Amino acid sequence: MKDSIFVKEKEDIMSNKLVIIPTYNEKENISKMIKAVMAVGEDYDLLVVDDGSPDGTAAIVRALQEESPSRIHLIEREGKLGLGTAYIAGFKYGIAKKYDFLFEMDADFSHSPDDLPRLHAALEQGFDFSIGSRYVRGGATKNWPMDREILSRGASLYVRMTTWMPIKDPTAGFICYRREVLETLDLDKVKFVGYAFQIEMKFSARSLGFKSIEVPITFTDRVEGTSKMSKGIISEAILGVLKMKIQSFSRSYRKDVN
Ligand SMILES: Nc1nc2c(ncn2[C@@H]2O[C@H](COP(=O)(O)OP(=O)(O)OP(=O)(O)O)[C@@H](O)[C@H]2O)c(=O)[nH]1
Ligand SMILES: [Mg+2]
Repeated sequence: MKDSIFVKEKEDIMSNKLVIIPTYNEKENISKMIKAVMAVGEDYDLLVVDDGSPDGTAAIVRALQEESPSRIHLIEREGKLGLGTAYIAGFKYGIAKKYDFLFEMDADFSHSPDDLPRLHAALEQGFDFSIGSRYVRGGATKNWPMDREILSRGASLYVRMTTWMPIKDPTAGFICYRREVLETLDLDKVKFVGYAFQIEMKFSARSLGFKSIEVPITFTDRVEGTSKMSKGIISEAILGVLKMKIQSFSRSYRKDVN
C-alpha cells in the first residue's frame, strides 16, 4: 500500500515541460543556463541540441547530466546544421516522450529562464502557443546596439506587412507550445533554418488555426560567447518570407495522418 502511494506521488511530480536549447559554441553559458532551468521547478526538463560545438559544449552538458540524468537530455549532431533543424530534432524528441509543453529558448541568457513560468501560464488562458515578446507593452530590449534594434524592428514591420500576422514580435525565439501544435504541424516541411524559421513556425501554426499570445519579456543582449547571426540568415528571411506568404494560398501545413 505504501509503495503504491509512493508511485502515485512520483507520477504527480513527473515533468511535463521540456525546454529545448540549441547550442553552438556556448561553453561560457551552458552550465549556468542548465542550472538556472533546473532551478525553475521540478516540472521542467531540459534538452540541449548541440551541433558538434568545437568548444566542447556537449562535454559540459554530459558532465551535468550525471547529476540529473532524468531531467537533462542531449542530442548531439555532427556539425552546424542550423537553428531550425536543431529545433525540429528537439520537437520530435519531445513529442515522442509525450511532454505536454515544449519551449524554445536561446542558451545565451538573452531569454531569461525566470520567464518560463509566465510563458506557460499564458497557455492556461486557452492559447495554444505563447511568444516572449519585446515589442508589446511591458516588453523591452536591454544593452542592444542601435543597429540590432533597428534591424529587428524593421524585420518585424516587414514580416507583419508581408504575412498579415497580428504579431508584434514575429522573429522572437522564446516560445512555449502545447504539444498538439507541434504534432499537428508537418515538421518535415519546415523550410527555414535561421531567423525565418521563427517566422515560419508562427505562421504555420496560425494557419492551422492555433491561437497565439504575446507575453512581455525583457530581451538582454548576450554577455558571454559570440553571436551566430549572419548575412545569409537575413537574406534567407527577406525573400523567403514573401515566398512563404504566396505559397500559403495553395498549400497545407497539416501533417498527413494515415
Ligand atoms: N544547434 C545549433 N544551435 C545554434 C546554431 N546557430 C545558433 N545556435 C544557437 O541558437 C541560439 C541563438 O543563437 P545566437 O547566436 O544567440 O543568435 P542570435 O540570438 O540571433 O544572435 P545574438 O543576438 O547576436 O546573440 C544560441 O543558443 C546558439 O548557440 C546552429 O547552427 N545549431
Ligand atoms: Mg542570442
